Amino acid sequence: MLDKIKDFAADFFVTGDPLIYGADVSIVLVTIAIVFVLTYFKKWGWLWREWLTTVDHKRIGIMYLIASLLMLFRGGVDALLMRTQLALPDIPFLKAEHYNEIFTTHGTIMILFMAMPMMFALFNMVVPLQIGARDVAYPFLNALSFWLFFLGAMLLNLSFVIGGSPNAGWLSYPPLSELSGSPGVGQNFYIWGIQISGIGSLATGINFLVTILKMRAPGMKLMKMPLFTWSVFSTCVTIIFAFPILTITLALLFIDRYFGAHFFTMDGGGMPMMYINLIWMWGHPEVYIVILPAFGIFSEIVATFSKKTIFGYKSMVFAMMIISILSFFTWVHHFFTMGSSADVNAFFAISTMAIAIPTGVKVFNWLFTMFRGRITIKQPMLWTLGFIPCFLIGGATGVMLAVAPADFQYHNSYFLIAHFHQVLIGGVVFGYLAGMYYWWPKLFGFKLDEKIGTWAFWLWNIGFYVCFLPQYWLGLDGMTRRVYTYSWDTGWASLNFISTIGAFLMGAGFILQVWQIVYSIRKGERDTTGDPWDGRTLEWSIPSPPAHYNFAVTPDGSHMDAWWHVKQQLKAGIKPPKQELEPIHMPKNSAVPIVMSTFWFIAGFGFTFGWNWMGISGLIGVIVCLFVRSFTYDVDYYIPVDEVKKTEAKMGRAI
Ligand code: HEM
Ligand SMILES: [Cu+2]
Repeated sequence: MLDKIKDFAADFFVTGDPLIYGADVSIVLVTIAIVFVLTYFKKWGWLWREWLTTVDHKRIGIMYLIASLLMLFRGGVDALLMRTQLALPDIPFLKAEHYNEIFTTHGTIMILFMAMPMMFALFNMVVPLQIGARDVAYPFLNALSFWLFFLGAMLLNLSFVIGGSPNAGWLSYPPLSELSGSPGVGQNFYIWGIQISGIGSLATGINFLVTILKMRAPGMKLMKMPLFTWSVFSTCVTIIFAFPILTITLALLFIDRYFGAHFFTMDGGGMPMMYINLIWMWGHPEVYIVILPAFGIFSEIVATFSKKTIFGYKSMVFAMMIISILSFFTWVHHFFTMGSSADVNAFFAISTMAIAIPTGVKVFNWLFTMFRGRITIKQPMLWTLGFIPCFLIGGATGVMLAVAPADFQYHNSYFLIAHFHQVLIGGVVFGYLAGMYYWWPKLFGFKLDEKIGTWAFWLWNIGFYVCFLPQYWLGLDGMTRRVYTYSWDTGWASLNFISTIGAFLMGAGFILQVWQIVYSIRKGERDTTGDPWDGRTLEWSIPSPPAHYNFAVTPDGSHMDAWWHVKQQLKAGIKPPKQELEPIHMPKNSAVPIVMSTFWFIAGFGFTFGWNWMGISGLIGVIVCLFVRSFTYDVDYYIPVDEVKKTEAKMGRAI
């Protein structure tokens, strides 16, 4: 009996590596510390009522932000481990198998559990405020999306200490990801973690599309919407068409693994290439899903900090919509080398290059907006200015990769690694950080410290080039991706060493940002006006942080840059008409999203280990939650006028 338990434990817990024991200990310590603090300060009730069961889009946004910063830390540690291993030839730091696991979790976490939630954080923090709404269209579904994402992410992260991590790459190509190639449970963690959070992402896409279509302030025609809202719109359209493909693909892979089917195996009539096509039919739109909101963020920031309306508003809107459509017609560029005909490759080469046109239009519009503007350089603008050259180089190397015959040289080399990090870090990460700095005062009521932030920016920016520029040369020199070590006679040592220094500079930048947040919570400049950057759009018309109902009276959205328009009118002595307060209709908190997502987690964990009893119990729990919610009628309430008056007066806004 004891031996049996021992055997089980040896399989169940990941053992044998000091790094992992270290992680075990720190996970246990952090958990104990959190439980202790919450109990000591009697904060459990508060946590449950105010956060875990909230349906308020602003709080959900903050929870997404915290989760994504944690995941940036985890993904970043993975990156530094890999760069340490590659700093010099023949370093015995990570074993081959461990290296495979780390690049797999790094890629998966960075895209799905860092970039996606940071994007959703900004959707939630900004969109309702920007369109003059009191919440999203489906607040309950919004909370459910968050918890599905969060517990899906936790499921994947658990594989680090329980059962073992996936190691077949961030897109898990078969046959490696099939049972024959990956017999362990790591691959199941990958499938279920992504599947559960993916359902949440799809729901968020639907939710924000409906929000933008149905909840805009009176007068705000589609072509009067702020550009960030437009970018969210184009992203949501892309999510709605792309994510179902991911869901089906992973489900088929799971059926192969669990029930011995042959969708993607060579024997039994299956076809691995089928998987590779499907996963990139989602995967390529996915990279545009994460970059489009960054375009929207830059557009808002450039206009605000140049004190001008954005140049070429209509062309910006069209560019984003064209990009979201074109993004569905380029997926084959990820496997030009895998034997399609020349015609097929030519089609996908041209469609890929075509995307450079709308993207170029956007860059020119940003430049023209800045031209002769009264530019001030604060943190959001700093990251925007860092982004433009970085993204241009990333775009140019992307077009190089799109030349199908030349790609036979670049494919799967460090040239590719450098290219996609250039657009993912220089575009997505810089963009979301710019957005975080820009909207932080709105959500928290204070600015993040400018001085520490400037240091962090330069560490990131310089670190980026030091890390990734050498990799273009390494790639041309023949270094392929996903190698865990190399020998001295390759001649790659010095460039790799430089690259690793750059990675650590970025790590230092991240640590400074954590310090910046901690420092600013106490000492950051307070925002008493609600409009710290002299903004243009509606979110800057209300106090920071906003009341939970956002707007005491529904704002007028009929002018482009609606809040700027009001400010101009006020300057000219024209006051907006006084509006009567009315009771405000709000949604009630609910425990169902977190409970239902926990059942999903239980189901995912059960199926990961092949414990049907647990998997099926989890699914039954999910169904019970659906019923409970369906028969709950007490889901909303009205805030009386008196209470709105009191809250507004407290915030210094007498009505
Ligand atoms: C903070 C700086 C970062 C560094 C130093 C870094 C470093 C690395 C390294 C060393 C690899 C493995 C290369 C190989 O052996 O093939 C890698 C792969 C990857 N990285 Fe990063 N990375 C960083 C940030 C990011 C970000 C922000 C994203 C996405 C938003 C990202 C997405 C990926 C993906 C998708 C892969 C491919 C994984 C695979 O081959 O399956 N990385 N990165
Ligand atoms: Cu692509």
